[in-house]
Amino acid sequence: MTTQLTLSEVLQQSNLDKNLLAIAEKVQHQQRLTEEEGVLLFEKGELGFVGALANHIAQRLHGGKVYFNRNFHIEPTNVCVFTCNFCSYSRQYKHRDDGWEMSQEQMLDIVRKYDGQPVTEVHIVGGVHPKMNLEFFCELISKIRAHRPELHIKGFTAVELDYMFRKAKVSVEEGLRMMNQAGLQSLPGGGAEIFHPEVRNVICEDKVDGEGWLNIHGTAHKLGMHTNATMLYGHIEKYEHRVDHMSKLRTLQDETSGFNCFIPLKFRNKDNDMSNIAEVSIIEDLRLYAISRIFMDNFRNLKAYWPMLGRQSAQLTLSFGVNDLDGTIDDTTKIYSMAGSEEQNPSMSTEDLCDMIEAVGKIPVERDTVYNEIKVYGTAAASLS
Ligand code: V47
Ligand code: SF4
Repeated sequence: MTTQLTLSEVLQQSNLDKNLLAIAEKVQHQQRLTEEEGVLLFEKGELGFVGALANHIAQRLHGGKVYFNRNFHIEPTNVCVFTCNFCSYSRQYKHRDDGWEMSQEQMLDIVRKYDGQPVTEVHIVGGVHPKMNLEFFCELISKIRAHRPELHIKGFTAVELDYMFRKAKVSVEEGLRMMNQAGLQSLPGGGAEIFHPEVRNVICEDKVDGEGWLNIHGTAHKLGMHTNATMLYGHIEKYEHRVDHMSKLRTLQDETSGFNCFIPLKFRNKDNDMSNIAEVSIIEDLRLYAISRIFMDNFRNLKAYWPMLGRQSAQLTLSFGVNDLDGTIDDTTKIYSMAGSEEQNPSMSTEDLCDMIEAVGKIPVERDTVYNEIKVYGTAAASLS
């Protein structure tokens, strides 16, 4: 278990920079940080300092509970019309023979494989295939819904949706209504990357821009759908770009309260057009999670997605503000194994996840997609139930 300073110990440090002290006092009084203070934390906040603040906030909000869910993914295709430079996973349409394209029946077979198993969520995400259109996915969703009505369907990044809606010539609102009526309940957080055009125009210039991404999520929230938000970090972005990204999400969350969680995604550099960029260290990962927790004061949940980060690093984040590890996954996603993650066949049993959480002194709690608690596990279960 990591030994950490408490917030009061931090506040008593006589040699603390006065601007950092002011931030610690804001955390103590539950006050919001400015963008300048966010950048200052990245520039000057040492791991011990930001960790103490982040852990204090997570403890206040969740009292040591760490959430996970039981889920599986469907990745309909890795054929993609876009050319994001960081992507190790996609294949261009002209090279589609090197990739995969699933039929509705093949995807329904994946859903049927889980019949009788206690999974609560299917996460559908993939490349942007020019022939898999709005009608195709509405049909798929309604078939999944008909087969297993209680399974929560979370699917399609704003990038996939933006393309589908434009191709079908429907507005964002119409398109989302159609998918929602077919049975889509929430949106994952992918495609956000870094909103700022100085970065976005270099790493993924041809897909939906930051404003378009935020508009799709804001519209989904207004229709009563919950969504997640991600940030791809650790490549060419500067601290200012990270803070700008988080600030835009924080502003939308103020308006809608529709985000379930924030998920920082570490750039992995295997087999993509940005492979020349070194991956950031675990210290930088932990600092980023901690600063996200401190800055994003209206996001209750901060997720470390273990298939991307690797389970050991994900476990460490639990002492730096993280309160969610996503799910069991069952080896159903390839996005990160293809980008060089340690997790080449990501799968964890409920027991593995609980052990990992309990080993750092936290309380494992199974949740559903929208963070309703399903079950408290481990030694804490008896005292809490
Ligand atoms: O948008 C692609 C990222 C995202 C790389 O909402 C990469 O619960 C790192 O968003 N290195 C898609 N990241 C996946 C995603 C997601 C994952 C888990 C849970 C949820 C959720 C959402 O994957 C993309 C992009 O940011 N990605 N390539 C790479 N080389
Ligand atoms: Fe396509 Fe998504 Fe890869 Fe970009 S990140 S190339 S949109 S699959």
